Amino acid sequence: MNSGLFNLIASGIFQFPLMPEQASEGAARYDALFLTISALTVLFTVIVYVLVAVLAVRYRRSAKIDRSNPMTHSTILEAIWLGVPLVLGLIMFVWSATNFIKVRTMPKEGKEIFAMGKQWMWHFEHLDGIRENNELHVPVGVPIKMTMISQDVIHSMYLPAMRAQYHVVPGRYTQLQFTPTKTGEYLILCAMHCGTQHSEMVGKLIVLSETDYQKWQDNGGNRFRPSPKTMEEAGRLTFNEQGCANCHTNVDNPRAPTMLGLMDSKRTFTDGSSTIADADYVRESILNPERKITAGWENIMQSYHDQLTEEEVMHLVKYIQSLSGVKGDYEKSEFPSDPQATRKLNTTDSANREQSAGAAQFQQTPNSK
Ligand code: HEC
Ligand SMILES: [Cu+2]
Repeated sequence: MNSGLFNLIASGIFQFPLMPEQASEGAARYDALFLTISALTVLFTVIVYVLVAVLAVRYRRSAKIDRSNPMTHSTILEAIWLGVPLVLGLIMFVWSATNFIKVRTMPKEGKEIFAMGKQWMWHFEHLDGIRENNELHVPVGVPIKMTMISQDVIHSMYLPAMRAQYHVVPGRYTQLQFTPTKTGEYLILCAMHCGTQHSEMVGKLIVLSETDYQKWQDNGGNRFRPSPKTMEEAGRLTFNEQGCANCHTNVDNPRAPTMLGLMDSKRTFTDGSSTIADADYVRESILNPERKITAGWENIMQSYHDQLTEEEVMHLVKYIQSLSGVKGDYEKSEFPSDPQATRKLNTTDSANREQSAGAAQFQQTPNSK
C-alpha cells in the first residue's frame, strides 16, 4: 500500500530533522505512517481554518453579497466531505493495523534478551549469562526479542532510533522486538513517568557489527578488557587471568620457580634427571606439571589440561620465551593476599558493573516484591 510514498520516505528524503535516526528494520515503515498521518492532519487543519477565514471575510455583515437564495443542501458536497475522510480513515486504519501486527509479532528466530526495569535503571541479561547495566550490546541485522519485567513500578522501554517502545510492568512479562540495521550508539529511554529520577533512566543501545559483537562476546561482555595485539601480549593476559602470576613471580620463591630466564636454562628434577627448557618442556609443564617436578619445589601446580586451549598454551609459551632476556618486565613480585583475586576480577563484567551508576543499588536491594 502506498508503496511510492513509502519508498520516498524509506530512501530518507523525508527524514524529518526532528526525528531520531532510522536504525531499525521497521523505522522507515513507522515514519512513513507517522508522517503521512501528520501531513493529513496539517492539511485538513489548514483547509478548515482557511475556509473559516475566507468565509468570515466574504460574508461579514457589511459585505454586499447576494443572500436571497441560501443553499440548503448539496449531495455532492456532502458525499465529498464524508467520502474523502472515510476512505482516508480506512486507509490509515489498515495501514496502522498491519504495522502494529508486524511490530507486535515476536520473531521466531533471533536473539533473546532479558530486560529488567527498576527505579531508575535498566538491567539486561543475555542468554550466555553476560549482564549489563544501562547498556545493551546487540549485533546488527539480527532480530532482537526482549522479554521485560519491572522490579517496582511501571516503566516503559523506549528505543527511539529503533521506533520500538513497550510497557515494562511488575508481575508480568512483556515483550518487544526490533531488528537493528545500522551500527552505532543509540538512546535507551523510559517512556513512563516512573518517579522523581525518571528522566535519568537513560541507557545506551550499542549496535555492533557481526565481528565486533563476536569480540565483545568473547571478552565476556567486557569492553574494557584490552584486546591483545601480539601473541606475547595474549600470553601475558592469560598468565595473569589464569592466576599463574600468583605463584610464579619475578624471583624464585618458596611457592614456585620464576619464569624469568627459564627458557633455554638447565632444569633439574626431583628424580635427578635434567633437561634444557624448550617450548615443548614449557608446554608439558603447563599441561602435565606432575610429570617433571623441578628440584626445590613441590608438586602443587595443578594440571591445566582441561582449562587451556592449545592456542592459549602457545601464547603462554611465547610469553615465557619473552621473559628469558628482559628482567623486571614481569608483573606481580609479591604474593597477593587473595590468590583468587586476579581470577575473580576477570571472569565477569566487573568493569561494566563499576561503570554503571546504578549498579550498587541493583545488587544491594533484594527483589522488592
Ligand atoms: C599453585 C601455584 C602455581 C600455579 C598457579 C602455577 N604454577 Fe607453574 N609451577 C608451580 C610449581 C611449584 C612449579 C615447580 C614444580 C613443578 O615443576 O611442578 C611450577 C612449574 C612450572 C613450570 C616449569 C618451571 C621450571 O622451573 O622448570 C612452568 C613452565 C610453569 N610452572 C608454568 C605455569 C603456568 C603457565 C601457569 C598458569 C597457567 C602456572 N605455572 C601456574 C606452581 C604453580
Ligand atoms: Cu522508568
